[in-house]
Amino acid sequence: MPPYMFANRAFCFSSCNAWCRVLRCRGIVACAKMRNQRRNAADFCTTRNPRRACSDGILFQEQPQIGNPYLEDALLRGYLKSHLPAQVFAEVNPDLERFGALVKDEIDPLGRECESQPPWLLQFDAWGRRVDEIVTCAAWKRMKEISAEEGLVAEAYERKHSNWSRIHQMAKVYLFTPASGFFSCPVAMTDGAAKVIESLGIPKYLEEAYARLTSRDAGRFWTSGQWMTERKGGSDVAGGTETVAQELPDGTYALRGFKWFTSAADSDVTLTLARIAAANGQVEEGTRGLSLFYVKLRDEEGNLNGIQIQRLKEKLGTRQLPTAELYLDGATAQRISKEGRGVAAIAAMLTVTRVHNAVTAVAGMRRAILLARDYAVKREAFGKCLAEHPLHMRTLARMEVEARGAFLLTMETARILGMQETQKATEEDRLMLRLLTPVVKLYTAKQAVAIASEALECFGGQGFMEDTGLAILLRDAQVLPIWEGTTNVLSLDVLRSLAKSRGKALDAFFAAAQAKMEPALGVTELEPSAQMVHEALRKLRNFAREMALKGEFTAQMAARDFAFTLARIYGGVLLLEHAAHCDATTVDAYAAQRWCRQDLCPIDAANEGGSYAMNAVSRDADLVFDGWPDPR
Ligand code: MFK
Repeated sequence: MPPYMFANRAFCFSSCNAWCRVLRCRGIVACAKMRNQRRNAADFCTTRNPRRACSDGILFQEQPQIGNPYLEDALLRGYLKSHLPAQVFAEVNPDLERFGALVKDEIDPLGRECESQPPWLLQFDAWGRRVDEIVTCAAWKRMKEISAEEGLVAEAYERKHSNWSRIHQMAKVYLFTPASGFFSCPVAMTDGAAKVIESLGIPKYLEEAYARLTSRDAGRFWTSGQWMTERKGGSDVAGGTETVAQELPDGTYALRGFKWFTSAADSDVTLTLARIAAANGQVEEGTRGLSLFYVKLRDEEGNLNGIQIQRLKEKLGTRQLPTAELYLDGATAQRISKEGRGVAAIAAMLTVTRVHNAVTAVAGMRRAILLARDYAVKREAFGKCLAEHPLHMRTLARMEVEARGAFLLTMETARILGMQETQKATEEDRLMLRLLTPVVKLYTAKQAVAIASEALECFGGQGFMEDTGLAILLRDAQVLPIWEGTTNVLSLDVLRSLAKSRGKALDAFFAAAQAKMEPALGVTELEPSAQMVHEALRKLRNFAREMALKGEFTAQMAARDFAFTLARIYGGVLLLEHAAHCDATTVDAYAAQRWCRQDLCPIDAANEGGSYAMNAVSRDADLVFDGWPDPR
């Protein structure tokens, strides 16, 4: 039997008994005596009055619970301890511990209230007057206050801890998001809007908006939307945006058009794209025709600003969040980008909201795992608790490794974002931020769905039940690979970042990977894993050379595998970097080893197998349309 690393010791498991001893000595499973006591108590209930037990539904299963999510998250605390300067950690650590308690005691119950009381649309009042009011519950309104009071946006712009403020803010958002009833969506978009305004140099006419978006005063705090999707679709923004902006004599614009998905439609302000009409009514098509506008949703009296709310969307998940179809019927707007530079201007927002998306993904994974872990010591099957079944522990360990890699990828992207915002980023950092943002968004989103699905299975049938609150983990995760850019759109964005930098983004990737792995090379336990990453980097380099020769078509076919390869390799790099840190535990080393055992360069195997041969696309089409009734 190979020695397994466990906590700070190495154990050799020769039998299941030894395995259970390990769990017991860590206090993981209740001792046999306690278990028997529980069982006897249950037997007592059912034998004394078996009919009552059946008909009244006497408690037969302890439910899974999460305590203070900060204190239960070893990786988050380990990451902050090893990355933040000691002084910053000393300030951030108590704040997060306090906030973790708030999440448990107040935010989590509020989040459940948001789920049970979803928003609804009051379109007409009793007298037939059109009011278009999105009615939200008290808990949703309280989430807005908490977001302000806790500085969930402000923290990142006050920069009390310089570049580390981003990490502090994202750590708070990470604790907040899975309990927040998806109020993290307006928080993300508000953060993105503040970022756009800041990147424009905070012009005078946006000073109030910026101050409110980044306020800690609940009475002043505004949230922002991000309206990009129209009826023709959300990915091809340049091809799908039909909203027209007519310039008015005072220099403002009147917007007319239909916004098909608007998340958090109850926001105070929004950023949106439109095409400026020339005097003859003509507009320029394509990306160059798009400009960015700032819109206040209501006037001082609370009347909607030329906006009709057509209906709220019926969604698979995120039902706590009001997503609406809006008709802009002359909404007054201010142009905030140069004419035709709308997409470039809103790109700053996309970077921030995509990082938030990744934070939400990893936070969802963490919540699912914490619940499944707790359940594993409460649920008994086949005469022992789930944690005593090696296969169940293996499944949980796989989930844990995935979540750890995804977490480090996300935090690294947030770290570089913080560097960029405080003018500390090198050219290599800037290239890495551009490259990693889509990679990390697409990878973590896909993993979040997979982990949520796996976690539900850990609860058996209970995982499929709405009233356990578990099914929502999966429903809500499914939005993550869709909004803010689908997996394929972001895979193509990765290629775009390489093309725009003329390959320098990939050079930066290789350089950063080598540098970060350096400390792991000197550690006996980590060296073999570091060599595996080296080998994957070598294969990736070869593939990149080949792809450059084969051209655009091959690159597009391979784009998704390429993005996943970058994520796998860089996840390995970051896990090794973390495990090589002086504060790291043997659990950190084991997580890195486990991650590196998977195929770190899936693009190489796919290439060797002929996946990107010239005839591959036509063969794919034959496969997909096999049996399709061709109308010709
Ligand atoms: C809890 C967390 C929740 C998060 C909030 C959820 C809110 C949900 C609301 C939504 O889902 S809103 C809809 C989201 N929609 C998308 O994400 C759109 C997906 N499509 C894309 O991402 C396209 O790639 C994109 C529209 C950005 C680009 O399309 P184009 O028209 O082909 O633009 P092009 O020519 O590539 O780029 C134009 C300029 O922008 C270029 O600058 P230059 O003109 O200076 O060269 C690009 O470099 C720049 N640019 C584009 N993408 C960029 C970027 N710059 C930086 N980063 C990027 N990602």
